[in-house]
Amino acid sequence: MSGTGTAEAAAREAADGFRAVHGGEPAGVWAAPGRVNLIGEHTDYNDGFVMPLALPHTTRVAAARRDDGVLNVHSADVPGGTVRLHVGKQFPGGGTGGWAAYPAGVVWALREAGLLSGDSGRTAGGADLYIHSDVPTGAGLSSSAALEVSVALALNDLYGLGLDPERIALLCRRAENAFVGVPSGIMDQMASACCTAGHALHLDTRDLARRQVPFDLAAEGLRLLVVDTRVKHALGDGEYGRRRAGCEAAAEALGVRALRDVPYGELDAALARLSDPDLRPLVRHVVTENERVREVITRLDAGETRAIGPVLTAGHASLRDDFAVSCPELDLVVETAVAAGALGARMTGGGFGGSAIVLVEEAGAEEIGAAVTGAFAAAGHRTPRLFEAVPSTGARRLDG
Ligand code: GAF
Repeated sequence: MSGTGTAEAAAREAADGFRAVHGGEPAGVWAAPGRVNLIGEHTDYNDGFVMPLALPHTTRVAAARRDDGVLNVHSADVPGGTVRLHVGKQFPGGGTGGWAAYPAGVVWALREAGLLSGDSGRTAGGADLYIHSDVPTGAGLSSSAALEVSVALALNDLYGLGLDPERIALLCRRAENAFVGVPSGIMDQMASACCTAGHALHLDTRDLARRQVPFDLAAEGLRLLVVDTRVKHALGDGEYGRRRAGCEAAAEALGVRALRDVPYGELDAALARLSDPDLRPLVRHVVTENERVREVITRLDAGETRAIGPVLTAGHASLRDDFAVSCPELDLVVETAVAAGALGARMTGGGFGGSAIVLVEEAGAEEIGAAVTGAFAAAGHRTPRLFEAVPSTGARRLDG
């Protein structure tokens, strides 16, 4: 399903677009969702725990295989027409720039893993792709991973690669890290590839062990709102990479493989051992955030969904004060929503703009949304975009 219509309509639209742009019939249509993360932020590149859920918003790819080594990628959402690349010529090296680097990076990662090479008997890995998405871009809702995973899923089927969702996620992260050049963790690709409807995904990012945790808010009279502040968030601008480098430096200084290995009970002692004062708040955030994931899981398993609210809000304070990845607009969402009666709220995703999530009683949802919108108007910010996060299906083929 897309964020705005049925799966059938979305598949039809993508197939029609394919015919208009590339001519001929697509072999199929594949879809992968964006996500919000309930709790566990900036923990994934520290081998820690995360808890994303898939949004109903998806990126759809209508695709057909080409055996001449040409990759034609066309996005219905980006002006500029079709980007034509020669697999093997531009791959690897140089990238392609812009949005086409994501699909190109996926092809590159598959080839680098020996999955799409001429040597293996499969032709170079060309394809015609028509891409259409309703995952908001630059909103911290994982539009990049949705694009990568949808393309990987299409190529997996077109070339009969037999990859499972976990392997697809890992290859997509490789594309993003090594080809596009963004040093992200594994959360977004795993969320897009592995989430299931009605659940949040409890993921251990060290060994990728995971559990689908029932998260049916509607049944409990609750709602999870997403507030897109429309402050553009980007991971490639260096701040994300600096946080990651700081965490790695702290782990090295503490003599652990990753910050995940600092037990919550030993946090104060670990902080005292760090000579660089700039690293202490980073460590404090990561260690307490892993503990918050544990607490949220405990509450959900006990059927105490409302009790996760304050844990979410505490997570926001940690991201704002210790990890320093929030912004005034995200802080305003959280302050206003909580003051208006929300059970809890926090920024979600990488930060520096993007979106917040707000847990509310169904009966109060409208009033709290209006309070946030009003506060944005009063502060002179752009009108935020609000919608509900309904835990949805992960990546799949839409037709057939
Ligand atoms: C971004 C990254 F892509 C993820 O890997 C994760 O680090 C997240 O920011 C912060 O939790 O979405």
